[in-house]
Formats: sequence, structure tokens, C-alpha cells
Amino acid sequence: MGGHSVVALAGGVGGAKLAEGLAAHLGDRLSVVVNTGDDCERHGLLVMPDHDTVLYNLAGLEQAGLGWGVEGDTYAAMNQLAAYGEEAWFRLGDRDLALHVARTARLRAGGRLTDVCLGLQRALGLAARILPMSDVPVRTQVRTADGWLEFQEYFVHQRQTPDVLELRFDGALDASPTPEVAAAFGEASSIVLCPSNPLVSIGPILAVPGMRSLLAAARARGVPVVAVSPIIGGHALKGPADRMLAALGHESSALGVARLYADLVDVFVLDAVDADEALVVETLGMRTLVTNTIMTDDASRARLAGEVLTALR
Ligand code: FO1
Repeated sequence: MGGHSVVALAGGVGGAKLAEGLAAHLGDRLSVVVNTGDDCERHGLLVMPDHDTVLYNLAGLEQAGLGWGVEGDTYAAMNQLAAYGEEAWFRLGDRDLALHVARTARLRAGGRLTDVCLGLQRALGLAARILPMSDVPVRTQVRTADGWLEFQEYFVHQRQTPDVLELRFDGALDASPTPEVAAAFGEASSIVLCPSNPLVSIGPILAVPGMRSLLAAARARGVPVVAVSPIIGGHALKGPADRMLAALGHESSALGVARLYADLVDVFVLDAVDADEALVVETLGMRTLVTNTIMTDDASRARLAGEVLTALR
């Protein structure tokens, strides 16, 4: 691919897996723009779940089974916090806590979010860059029958049980893409929308004022954009994307996701299970790639990433 650089938009576990596959091909030619809408303050510390799951996947530290946190982590601090009567439903491992302590300390010392994140990534030896979508806080909130909930209250504490009636991205109107995100889009030769939740992972990124313009400007230069469906056979492999799509009036299918991306994307990647939807997706004005999109290990992550990059030539 020569000196070509790629921007990937990602959030959650599926996004982190493809990001890791892309990093295997691209190294420092990859910039991953991550959703910060899931971010939260826990025990006085800033936790950035979507940034952190990409960080740990690219560093080969991820807790594979859970999809978040650090492989082999212990929970001594968490258990001691509970002993002091602190909330313990959001499980932070000891090694994970070190990241939140370092990050929060550097932010309190006046560091800019993106600079702090890049410094921690370099400490873990990452070649690719993980870029917060904005340095200004954006927080996804979910309206349920009980009213508006902070994202992690819905996602973890209430185990995604309530029906989602509405979403909002608090703070988005005061946010803007960081200079690093704008530069990454400006230099990109390809753009990838990873198989993340289109509503609460890719959605908040695209809701940052100016982000869609960056994408449109790249496309106007002839930069191809590919999206990988996070829905396979009508279901999400992990997380609430399928139920959320249906609850908010969208079709919970690869086609339903393609419709959400119709004006943004040149190529749409569907799993072989959904091959019968490819023709209809093409009527939306996108080319399609039908392949096995299930990433079970590093090899399959790199394979899918390779197919995605090849589809963009
Ligand atoms: N998800 C859970 O379901 N339970 C948890 O206790 C939990 C803790 C946690 C700690 C750090 C972190 O970065 C993520 C964590 N997650 C947990 C996942 C988190 O809810 C993410 O927002 C989801 O993975 C969706 O992106």
C-alpha cells in the first residue's frame, strides 16, 4: 500500500478487533478515531472504555474473553474499594486502574486529552495512533422508561435491560474534531468504519460537528470509505446493537446498517451469512464485499483487515 495512511473509526469490541487487524498491516500508517461517548469518571478517575479496548488490543494485552480490561488482571483494589463501601459494579482491574491513574494525573497536570492518550500509547510501544474523537467531553446518554441514564449505568449496571427510547450525545455541540483527527482525515488514502455499534460507537463520532465534513472532504478527494457490518444474521456478536437498532426504528440487519451509512460509504462489507442482502445494499449506491467477518483470533483479524484494504483499491 506504499505510504498510504488509513483512518479507522472504532468503538467497542468489534471495532478494536478490526483495528488490531489493520494495525498488523499498517503499523504507524493507521490512525484509529475512537468514540469517547462511553467515557466515565469512576472513583475520581477518567475511564475511556472504547479508547482503552483499542489500546489493549493493539498492545496485545486485552482480556480476550470479556472484551475489555487487561488479560490476567486482578481485582484487589476493586474489592478493597467495595470494602470501603464504594460502588463496585463497574469492575476495574488493578492493571487497568494504573492506566486510569496515570491518565487522570496527567490531565489534572494540564495535559490535553489527545496528548495524554498518545503518550500512554507510546509507553506501550504502539505504532498506530488512537485518537479521541474530541478533546472536549462528549457523553452518550440513553433515555429509558426510567428517564435519561448515563451510558455505563445503562450498559453495565442495568445490563442493557431497559428498552432504549432515545439517545443523546451530551456535550457534542461544544465538541470538534481534534487537530490530529482533522490531519488524519486530510492525509488518509482510505477510511474504514469498523464493525462497531452504528448508533452508540460510530454514531457519536459522526455527531461531532465537523466530523462528517472531514469525511465528505476526503471522499471528494477520491478517498474510498468502507464500512464493515457489525450485524450478522440480524444479530450483534456482542453488545446491544441489534436490540438498539430495532428499538429505535431501524432494521436489525446488515441492510439496516447499510441504510444508516448510505450517504457516507463506498463499499459495504457483509458476512457470508447475509450474502442475500448484498444486491439490495448495492441499490443504495455502494459496492459490496461478502466474506467471513467473524474475527476469532489474530489471524482472522488480519485476514479481514487485508480483505477490507484490498477492497478499497
Ligand atoms: N463492561 C461490563 O459489562 N461490565 C464491567 O464491569 C465493565 C467494566 C469495564 C471497565 C473498564 C472498561 O474500559 C470497560 C468496562 N466494561 C465493562 C465495558 C464497557 O462497559 C464498554 O463501554 C463496553 O465495552 C462498550 O463499549
